[in-house]
Amino acid sequence: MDSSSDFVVVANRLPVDRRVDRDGTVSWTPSPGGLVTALRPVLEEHSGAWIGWPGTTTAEDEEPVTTADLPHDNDVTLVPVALSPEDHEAFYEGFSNATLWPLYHDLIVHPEYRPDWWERYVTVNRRFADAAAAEAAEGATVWVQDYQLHLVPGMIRQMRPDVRIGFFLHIPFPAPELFRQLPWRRQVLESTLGADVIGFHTPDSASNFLLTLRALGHDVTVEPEIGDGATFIRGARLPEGSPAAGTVEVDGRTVTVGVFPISIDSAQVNAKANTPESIAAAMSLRQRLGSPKILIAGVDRMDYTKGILHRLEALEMLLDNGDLRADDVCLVQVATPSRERLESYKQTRKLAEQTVSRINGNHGSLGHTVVHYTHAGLPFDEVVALYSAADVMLVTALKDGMNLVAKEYVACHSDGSGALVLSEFTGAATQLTDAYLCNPHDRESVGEALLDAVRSPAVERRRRMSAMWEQVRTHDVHRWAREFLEALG
Ligand code: ADQ
Repeated sequence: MDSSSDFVVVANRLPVDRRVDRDGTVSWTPSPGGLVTALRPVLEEHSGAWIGWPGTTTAEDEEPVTTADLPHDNDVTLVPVALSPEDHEAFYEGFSNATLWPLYHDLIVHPEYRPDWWERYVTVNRRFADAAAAEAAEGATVWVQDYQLHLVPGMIRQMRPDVRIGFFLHIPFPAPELFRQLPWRRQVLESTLGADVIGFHTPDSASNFLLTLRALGHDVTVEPEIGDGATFIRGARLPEGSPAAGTVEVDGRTVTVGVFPISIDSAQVNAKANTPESIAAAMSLRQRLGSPKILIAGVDRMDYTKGILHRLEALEMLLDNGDLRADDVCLVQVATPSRERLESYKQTRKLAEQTVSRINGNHGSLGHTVVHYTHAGLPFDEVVALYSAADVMLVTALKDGMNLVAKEYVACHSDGSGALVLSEFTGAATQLTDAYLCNPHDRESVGEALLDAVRSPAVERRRRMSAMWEQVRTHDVHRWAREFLEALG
């Protein structure tokens, strides 16, 4: 066995992007997401490895991508796991994103339960687990990320009882009565319990997980001092009486379940927003938009969970009833293309685009567009300029594990400017309690929060934003990684 890494991250995607030049030459560039930034120090310190799919499928007659093809980094070994087009369709688009994703986001659309997808999910999880077991050194720490890889902890445990295994779920864990719909619920839970530490963003998710285990007959011990949970849940507000932390006894092992709210590299985002280039870009953006009195922004993946339609309808209501004047406002909505082959995503995009068009048709005028919409991912510099320029940020997700957009916006307003309208159904709402909170399922509630954000006295807005920046500044992604890994020992 070629086991060489003391710290192994297993995630659906490798932190690389594939580029094809005009002459057809393929190259790979690092893609620095939050997770990579947070884990880099640990990966470097421990001669780490990152196992994941490189982002392009490999047909049967093609050579799979190898470590040698990928960006070379002395401190981190990138280990690619190949997916065929069929794997991608059944494991990724199917079981991960058309079964688990909608089930875990409270059935905003109906999950599909298909045995062929499940079988492929098992096969592909096995491939990731095999790669991790081969890469991990004796006694290594292996950290498995997210819902695409639920079965990996148990599979690694069977092959390598010597390693410490962590599992972190980046999306919400649903209520027991929803999770119990899943035909393969026992297999998913039992294999997840192969981990030593299982982490969630919110007390709600951890509580749902513990209650589900209990409902299915597991021996669950809940932290006795719930009132004392504040130290355990690290900044997240704990609903009275919920078992947000606990332990589960499995085959003589103790599995710890806890709350670890993810965050951003707060200092880095804040520094970026305060560079002269970024300040100039924000000013120029406002001017290009016609220097509106109120600039509102939305930045999301085009996903039905994000409530893009709901925020558009709330804005439309305020324009229709005269609470906001079209000449005064401008909304910039940037939506990254996502999972575009799935019907529910096509439908989400269509409804959002129809609504943008209707608002502009009814309320725009020659020379003034009310909603500027683009279906594209922007470079992060441009996202930061948009955050800085925006007077109000609209985050109206119907359900969201955390929502990093809300935290990024706050990090761009450390001077106390701006206002955040935030859905109660995001993990971020458990921490950013000074936002203008709203219920995105209730158009009136979103409208009220938006009007509050616009109309409250400047001193009140500043108080709220400063309190939120203090929260984001002191709870960054480094702290998230450190606390999870400390719990894992
Ligand atoms: P996502 O659902 O992808 O993540 P989120 O946490 O908001 O959601 O992160 C999105 C990231 O993509 C942000 O860093 C944002 O800047 C960027 N982004 C979004 N739209 C963009 C655009 N149009 N152009 C450029 N960049 C854009 C999942 C869970 C979340 C959880 C994270 C991390 O669904 O709930 O917060 O993982 O755990």
